[in-house]
This record gives sequence, C-alpha cells and structure tokens, in this order.
Amino acid sequence: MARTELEYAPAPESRSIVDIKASYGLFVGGEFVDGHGSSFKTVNPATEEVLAEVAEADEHDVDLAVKAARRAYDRVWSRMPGSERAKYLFRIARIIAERSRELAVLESIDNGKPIREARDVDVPIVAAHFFYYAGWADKLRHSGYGETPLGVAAQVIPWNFPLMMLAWKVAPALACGNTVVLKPAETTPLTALLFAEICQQAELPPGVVNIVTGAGATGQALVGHPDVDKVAFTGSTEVGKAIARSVAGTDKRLTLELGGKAANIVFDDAPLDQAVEGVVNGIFFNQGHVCCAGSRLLVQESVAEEVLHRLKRRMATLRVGDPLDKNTDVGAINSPEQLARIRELSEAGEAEGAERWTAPCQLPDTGWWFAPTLFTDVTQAHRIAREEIFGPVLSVLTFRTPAEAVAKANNTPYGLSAGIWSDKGSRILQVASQLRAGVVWANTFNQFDPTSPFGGYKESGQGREGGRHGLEAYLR
Ligand code: TAP
Repeated sequence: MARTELEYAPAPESRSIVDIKASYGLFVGGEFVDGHGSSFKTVNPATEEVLAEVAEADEHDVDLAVKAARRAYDRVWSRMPGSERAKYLFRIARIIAERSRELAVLESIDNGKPIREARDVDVPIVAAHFFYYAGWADKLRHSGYGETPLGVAAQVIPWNFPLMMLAWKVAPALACGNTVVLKPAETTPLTALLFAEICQQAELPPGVVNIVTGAGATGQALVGHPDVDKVAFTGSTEVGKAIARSVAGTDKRLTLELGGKAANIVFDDAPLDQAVEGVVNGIFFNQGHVCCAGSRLLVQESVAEEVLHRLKRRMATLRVGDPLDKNTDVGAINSPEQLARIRELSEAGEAEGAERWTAPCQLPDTGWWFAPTLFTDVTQAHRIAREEIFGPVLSVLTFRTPAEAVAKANNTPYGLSAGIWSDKGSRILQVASQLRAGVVWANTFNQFDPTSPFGGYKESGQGREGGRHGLEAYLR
C-alpha cells in the first residue's frame, strides 16, 4: 500500500471517545472551581484546533490550593494508616487502567504524540506507577523509612509526557502521606484535569490532590508559596536553576529532573539492525521531546558507513502524520515555539558545517511538524552536539576507541542517560561504569519501569524519581 494512504488515515471514532469540555476550572479541595485570574487556550498541535479554554491560576488561586492541600494533610491524609492510603492509590490505578483509552486519546490530542505510544507506553506506565507506589504505602515503616511525610508538595511538570510526569510525582508523594498541588504545562493541561476527575471518581479525600493550571507565573507562585514543604520540578535546566535559587535558604526540599543530551554509543561488534532500531527509538520516540532522548549517536568509525546506510533506510519508513492514526510513528511538534527552536538549531547545524539529511516524507499542511532529520559531519563544538534540541533531530559523531567514546559521551554539561550497543558484556560494563549518566541502557533504549530510579548527574538535575529511591524525596 502506498505510504501516503496510510499516513493520514483519519480516526474519527477515537476522537469521539473523549469528552472535552469547552472550558475548565481549577481543581481545588476536591472540586472544580473558577479561577480568579484569566484563562488560556489549549490547542491540538496536529490541527491547530482550539480544544478548550483553561483557567489560569493566579497567586490567590495558588494560595487557596496550597491551603486545601494543607488542610487535607493535617486533618486526613498524614493521619491515615498507610494501608488505607494504599486502597485509594490502588483504586486510582485501576480507574486509570479502565479509562486508559480515553486517557491515551486525550493525551495524543493535547500533546501531538502518536496514539500508539500514548496507548502502549505512557498510559500503561502511569497505571504501573500508581500500582507500584500503592504497594509501598503500607510498607514504609517496616522498610526502615519510618513514616514521616513532608507535608504539602508543589509539583511542576513539562508538556512532553504530561500524564507520566504527573504519575511520577503524584504517586510517590501520596503513598508517603503528602498532599500535592500540581501545575501541568500550559500547552498540555487536559489529562491532568481528567486525572482530577479520576481522583473524584476514586473518592480521594478532598484536597489531597489539587491541580492549578497556568503558565510559568503560576509555577513560580506555587514553588514560591511559603507553606510548601517540598518542590518537585521537571523541565528545562534554565527554569530548574531559577527554582533552585528561589528555594535556597528555605527549608523546602527540592528535586529537579532537567534536560539531557544523551549519547547512544554503537560499537563495531553490536548487532547492527537491533542497534539501528534502538537509535531510531532513542531519538524519534515522542518526536524527540524526551529528556533522555539519544540525541547524539556515537558510532565506531569502522561501522559508521554501514550504520548510516541502515539508519537512513529505516528513517525513510517512519510515518509522520495524524497522531490518532495507529500507523503513525512520529506525531506533531507540541507548540509553534518548540518548532521554532528545533528549526533554529537545525539551521545552526547547517550554518556550522554539519551535513543535514531529512527523511523523505510529506508533512500535513496544518499543524506543527518536523520531519525526522539527521546530521553527519558533526563536531563536538557544534551547537547541535551541545544543546538540547528536544525534537526529531539526531547528531551523528564517530569515534575510534572506547576511551574516545566515553570522553565524547561525557563531554556535555548534562548527564541524564546513555545507551551502549555491543555484543561484549565486559565492554558494556566497563563503558557503563565510566559514563556520567544517571541511566545507562545496554542494547536497548528508553525503557522505563516504576521499580527503577531515574534521574541525572550534573545539570540534568538532582534526586531520583521511581523505585525505592523515589520515596526518599517525599519522606523526612
Ligand atoms: P520548562 O519551560 O522548564 O517548563 C516546565 C514547567 O515549568 C512548565 O509547567 C512551565 O510552565 C513551568 N515553569 C516555567 N517557568 C517557571 C518558573 N519560573 N517557575 C516555576 N515554573 C515554571 O520546560 P519545558 O519546555 O516545558 O520542558 C522541556 C524540558 O523539560 C526539557 O529541557 C527536558 O529535557 C525537560 N524534561 C526533563 C525530564 C526529566 S525526567 N529529566 C522529563 C521531561 C522533560 P509553562 O508550561 O507554562 O511554561
């Protein structure tokens, strides 16, 4: 079948399974309430259609949300036995699993990510996180953690994995007995608001989870609120540093999950087809809007030509288009601002002398799109080798020896993740131990599991989310 026929196959039935309201308020104290500030529009990045008008929380709204969280913490949640908290978390997890289709479609529409990924990756991981941390809620005391929650957690998340980032933050916080006020990203508020409905459905005590929508100013008001005990932020390194400065000198606990510029290292003894598949997944999954994306391919010189040949052949088969089409591999870019940044950095790559290759594909006329792109002849000095592009753009560098691969991989201010492709277990272990990255995948990439800690070295952040380590951020 011709690729174009498959690429843009509409899926109207998917769209109809979600009920998107014309406008949304804030979720405070267990109820949807009107905000005191103005409102903003959230837009489908694949169609530029306005999906809904969403309240923009101002300082007063944030204060009300923190007060609701404090009340719920003092009166109910921190006093509740862990076994009881677990029941609510299990209930939330089950409802997420039951409503997974609706969540996946809404995530795809608001974010632009392919429905196949939202359905098979994001939402299952979200449910798994709630199941996993539900299991911890009654075991903290017996695991040497004590059972002393921190209080009210202010949580600010980005737009690339809206629901998943929510789950990574809310599930451990609640399991430990904290209450939360969460701010989703301005461009992707809808699944957090659907999650609020799920909290109501689960009869979670009012105020345990509060959702304040808005832009950066809302986030700033939230993390700066004096009655917040803990700040958990995922987003850019720039904003993360500003938040770290703003909480310095207070007794607020802080965890930061920030940017990345991961190296995906392919040695000459790697199973090449498998490696190419991993490289493609590493950079084109979620349009490359992934903090741990394998955005720098380091390939051993002796196999570079062969790897590039296979990589281009594979990239040419990627289907870019309608995120609700189950055949789509690469969806829409989340916002015009992000598209402009990807374009600007790609143009800088060409201007600095790297060679650009774009996968042949037809992009839709409306919406925000960027074709899968790779750059060869990249040097470490190029901006495309140093800066986070956060888009479907791969920079290829070569190396001769493992020591050179390690030196290049570590030559970045970031340190979130890395990948190693080799047939030799000893080489994998040796190289992994030298990489300054919080997560190192071997012969695979972008594997996430709630039992496994995730987080960065250097400017990729501080603290860990996930696993047993993820609890420590929410306990005193
Ligand atoms: P940011 O611009 O940093 O935004 C992240 C969140 O912070 C958004 O909710 C944003 O609101 C809010 N915000 C903006 N300015 C703020 C301020 N001064 N005080 C408090 N909150 C503020 O990042 P982004 O562009 O949404 O996300 C992309 C970045 O996130 C990338 O660098 C990526 O690597 C990183 N990321 C990291 C991870 C992990 S786990 N390390 C995971 C995903 C993404 P608005 O939406 O209104 O701007």
